[in-house]
Amino acid sequence: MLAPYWTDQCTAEAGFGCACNGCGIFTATEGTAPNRVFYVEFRTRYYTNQALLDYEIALYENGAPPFRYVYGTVTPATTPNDSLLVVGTKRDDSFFTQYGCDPTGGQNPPVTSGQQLTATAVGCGTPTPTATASPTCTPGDVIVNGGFETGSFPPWVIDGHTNDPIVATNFAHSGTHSAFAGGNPQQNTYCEENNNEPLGDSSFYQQFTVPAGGGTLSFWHKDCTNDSIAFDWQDAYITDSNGNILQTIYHLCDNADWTNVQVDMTPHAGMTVRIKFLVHQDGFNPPGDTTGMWVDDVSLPRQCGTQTSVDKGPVSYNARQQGNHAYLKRMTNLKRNLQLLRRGLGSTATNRNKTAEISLQ
Ligand SMILES: [Ca+2]
Ligand SMILES: [Ca+2]
Repeated sequence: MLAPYWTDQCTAEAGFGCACNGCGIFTATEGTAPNRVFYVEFRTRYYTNQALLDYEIALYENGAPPFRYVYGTVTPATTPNDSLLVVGTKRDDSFFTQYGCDPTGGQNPPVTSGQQLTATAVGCGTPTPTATASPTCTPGDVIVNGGFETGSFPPWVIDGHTNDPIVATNFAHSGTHSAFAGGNPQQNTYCEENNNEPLGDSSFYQQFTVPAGGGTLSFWHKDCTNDSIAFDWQDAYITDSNGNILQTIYHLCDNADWTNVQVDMTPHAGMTVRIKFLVHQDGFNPPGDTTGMWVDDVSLPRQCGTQTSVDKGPVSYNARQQGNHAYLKRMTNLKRNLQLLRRGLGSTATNRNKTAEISLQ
């Protein structure tokens, strides 16, 4: 049995002491044989508690590692539960690995948000329980297409259309592409005075969730102007998901070659925010005293110990709507097994000696 977070939990939207919108058990397969990874993600809630949980099991087809527990959101329970919380694995009462145990049933979880436990296979013949889990870190970047090397913006969103920013190839900090805001690139004006300066904002942003540990957002910008800051400007912001400015990273009207900027995201940890770049021009023609800004290599690396749960998109219960019988069958089995597991948890102090099998079919 794999027990990433074995305690009393629920996924129902209503009833039975549970009101858990958006909860469920989600699955996805990534990669190609023989190196596929099968993920089972649990978005749950404690019974009679409001605190939400989000964690997953990653099963590795090639066995390296055999499996991993990934904890996206672990919130301590607000009240005790008579079902112990155990993290570990178990074959039977003689062969098991207990990583941690919380007798309160969730008020003092042995794992935290952002933590991962990676299993290591050990040889047989040792009946003594052995702790084999160890925290690891999976690198990755929160920002997608931060170097604009796809040649297009998505998932960046253009929200300032005077004029629309473009993906440029005349300058790049790395690779062959960057993003350019301002000027009038639609009429081949980047920072020349061609009597075609627009009046308004040229801007784009990307929305993302800041890891629990915050991290450092880094990007490079290259600036040009023929004007002064009373009329034109190059700006960078952190905004909320409605576009309200939380932090002005800079407000400039400069000529500068590629410059690196690093932003401590700790104040925004766990929040859904946007990184936004904006150039304002005052449309002063002639001569068209334009202003522009290139942006490249926007990056927010995930930190060790702050890996968030990998979201594979809607699978699970959507399978019913999509008529995907294979997924539906798998999810039905998972739901049934969770019910068995939940039932197996019972309500006595001997819970962790009980066995409940999860079989992924
Ligand atoms: Ca680039
Ligand atoms: Ca101007």
